This record gives sequence, C-alpha cells and structure tokens, in this order.
Amino acid sequence: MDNAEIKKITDLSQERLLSSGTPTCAGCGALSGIHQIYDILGENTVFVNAAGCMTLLSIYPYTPFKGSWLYTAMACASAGAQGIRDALDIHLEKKRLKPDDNMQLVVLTGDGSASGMGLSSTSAAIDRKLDFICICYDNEGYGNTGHQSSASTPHGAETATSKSESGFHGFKKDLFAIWTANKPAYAATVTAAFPLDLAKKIEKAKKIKGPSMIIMLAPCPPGWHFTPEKTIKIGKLAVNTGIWPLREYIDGKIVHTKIPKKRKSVEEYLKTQKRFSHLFAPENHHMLKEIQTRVDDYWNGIHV
Ligand SMILES: Cc1ncc(C[n+]2csc(CCOP(=O)(O)OP(=O)(O)O)c2C)c(N)n1
Ligand code: SF4
Ligand SMILES: [Mg+2]
Repeated sequence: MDNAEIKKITDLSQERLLSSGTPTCAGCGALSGIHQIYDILGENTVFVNAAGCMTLLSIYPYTPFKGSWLYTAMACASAGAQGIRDALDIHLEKKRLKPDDNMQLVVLTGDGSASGMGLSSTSAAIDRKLDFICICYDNEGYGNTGHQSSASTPHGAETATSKSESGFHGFKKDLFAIWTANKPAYAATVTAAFPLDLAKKIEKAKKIKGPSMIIMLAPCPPGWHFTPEKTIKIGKLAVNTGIWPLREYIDGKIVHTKIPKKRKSVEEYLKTQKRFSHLFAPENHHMLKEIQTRVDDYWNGIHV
C-alpha cells in the first residue's frame, strides 16, 4: 500500500469517526460509565480491548482517547495487557520512558468475553499479579453480534437465542465471585447511575498496585429493549431493588458500599425492560417470585 492509499484510508476513518459523534447506541450505559472512568484515569491510559461493542470506539488509526488502544480477540485481552506492561517496564528500566510518562493499563472487555473465553487469560494475569485494571461492562449478552445470551445473561431474560416463553434458562454467572476467588488486589462492582461510588472505586483501583477488577452494569437499550432516556433510571433501579449489589473486595474482605435499606420489589426493575415482559404472564409468575427470592436470600445472607 503506498502513502497516498494510506492517507485516503486514514482520512476516511477520521471523517467517519468525527461525523458519527459516537459509534455506540443512544443511551449506551457502557459508554456513559467509560466516560466517567476515563475522566478519572486520564490521558496516560492504554486500553486493551476484547472484541465487543466498545471496539467501535476505535476506527483505525483513531480513537477518542489521548493514550493508546490495542484491539485483541475475545479470549486474550489480559494476555495482550501483559505484553504491553512488559514493554513499558523495559522502556522505564532503560530510561527511554520517564516515570511521569508511565501508562495505566486497562483491559476493556464485555461480559461475554469476561465470563466466558476471556476467563483463562484473566485468571493467569491475576496469578502473575499483573498491574492492570480489568473493566468488564456488563450488558448481559453478546451485544455486538445481535444480543445473543452470554454466561452473564440473567435468568428469564429474552435474548436473540432465548426466545422461549420463559426466556433464558440459565442463571447469571457470578463473575465477581470468580474473580475474587482468584484473590486480586482489588475488585468492585459499579454502574454509571451511581457516579460518586464509581469514582471512588476507580480512584482506588488506580492507586492499588496489582490486578484490579471492575464489573460495571451497563444498561443497553437495544439489547434490553427500553428507550434510551431510561438508562440511568434502570441503573438506579438495579441497585435499589438489590439486583445489582454495589460492593468491593479489598484486603481479602467484601464490603457493600450501598445497602438499599428498603429494597424495591424486583418487578419494578424487570417491568422497565421488554426482555422480561413475558415474565408478567400469569403462567410465569412463579419466575418473578423465584427472582425475588434469590435477591432476598442474597441480602439476608450478607454480613455487614
Ligand atoms: C472467538 C470469537 N467468537 C466470536 C466472535 C464474534 N464476536 C465479536 S464481539 C462478540 C460479542 C462479545 O460479547 P461481549 O463480550 O459481552 O461484548 P459486547 O458485544 O456485549 O460489548 C462476538 C460473539 C469473536 N470475535 N471471536
Ligand atoms: S448494543 Fe448496548 S452495549 Fe452495545 S453499543 Fe449499543 S447500547 Fe451500548
Ligand atoms: Mg456483553
């Protein structure tokens, strides 16, 4: 490819990036959270991105970030992060990079990758005590390829691959429990609807050396079937019904950073999204009860 061709391609991609404003959907809960996270992490950040919706943030050779971006296959973002960390460390050691120019390493992954094929490389990176922040935006499905079920899809939700009358038969995999079993330096759950809670946790993740794991509930209008202006309301309901516990794992202990004193009924959350509408049919009422019982059991079992 000659220089003229390269220029044509780069001009075209910049034009597309600038004209699209944002390549994600209106009301994207993941993007909203990433905005907040980036405000705290700052420009000296390298994103290592596992294939998914957020991959669209980068149109080669541009990204909306001032730092750097590496795109990887779904399974291996945490392995890619190790390579970048090693390269940065060599540059630091050889004084080719000033300590002030050191970069924060962030893996940006969807729930499909994080709770499925990305588990192995992430577990290995935690074992090696890689100094990175792994951020999983959890839109509870394979968003980028048309909202198929992932291991993180909640019980009963309708997805492109769970169209039966009772929705997804499986149960949402507990990624927080899996990650904390690996004993990282820090782990937390967040959502963009609670920006102060999110900010405090990202600050901590940035300061603590070693692997920090963040799971962010990311309401997704086209996947969950709601209109874009409801993203924040749905994030708040997820927390206030107790469906999405805000918690952190630090010094080997789990602490809840918000305990909803009077939990709203889970139905208030479920009825905001068409993916759950079939659960309100009389023959599925037992499923609503089951979902409520699981949430109640969780909160009755925690020690505060
Ligand atoms: C091994 C492999 N299988 C399938 C795909 C196709 N693919 C690209 S993105 C994606 C969905 C990933 O889901 P998730 O990690 O939750 O991210 P989201 O799309 O929801 O942002 C899939 C299946 C792929 N890139 N690699
Ligand atoms: S499909 Fe969902 S997660 Fe993906 S860009 Fe759209 S709103 Fe965001
Ligand atoms: Mg997803």
